Amino acid sequence: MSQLRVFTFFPAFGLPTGGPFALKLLKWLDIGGIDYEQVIENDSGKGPNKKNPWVELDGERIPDSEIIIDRLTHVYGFDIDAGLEPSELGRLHAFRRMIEEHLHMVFEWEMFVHPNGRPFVVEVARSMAPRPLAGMAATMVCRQLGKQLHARGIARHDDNVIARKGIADVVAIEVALGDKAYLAGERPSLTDVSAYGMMQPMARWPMSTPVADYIKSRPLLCDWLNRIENLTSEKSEAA
Ligand SMILES: N[C@@H](CCC(=O)N[C@@H](CS)C(=O)NCC(=O)O)C(=O)O
Repeated sequence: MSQLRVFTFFPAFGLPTGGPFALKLLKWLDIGGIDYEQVIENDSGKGPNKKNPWVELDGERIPDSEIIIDRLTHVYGFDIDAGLEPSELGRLHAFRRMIEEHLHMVFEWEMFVHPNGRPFVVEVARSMAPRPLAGMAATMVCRQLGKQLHARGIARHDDNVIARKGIADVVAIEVALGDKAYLAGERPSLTDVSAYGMMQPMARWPMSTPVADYIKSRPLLCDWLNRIENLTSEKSEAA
């Protein structure tokens, strides 16, 4: 039996981690009934790609939730998307890229740049470090993330444009979901799990930010995210 350690950011908003890619990975592992040890590590610089999450699989360090899931699919023989038609897989892949490459920027902007997000960052820093240090650390993190988002282009827009762009992603997901249980119908796909990782922290965080507020105002979206949250493996249900 392989030994798997999963390095994630701290728990937040009643979730096992506030990191969207780590939350996606943990949920995928739970659905697959794969045993792991969660290790809280808030310094993403310690990871092989200097990004969170990463895993140690029998001592080998592997970065990036997509690469990790791909690898673990082979190691554990659990493929959440097995049997889906290629055209469906293509559609789901496009949604996943939108969530992880675009909606993620808006997530970061709302948490680290939006005036209502920043106090949360300060509060988290205060729970981890003494006051003067915490204030400096929070300012540094927010500044660094702001610079990254500016380099990627999104933070060059007005606040209301960024909000509109993020809400447009969420609306596209909402339309694709319709009245189905999951994006591909009756069974969860990797894209449902990816969306859960990105959107459930927003649905749960106490701060009022535009895209998070939109998600919170949509009961069908919240029901879907909670449905994914409650998914466990058939193995653990039988135990
Ligand atoms: N494609 C990566 C994305 C990982 C990622 O962007 N992680 C963010 C946190 S959500 C991070 O570590 N940010 C810290 C930094 O950039 O310094 C994955 O799927 O794991």
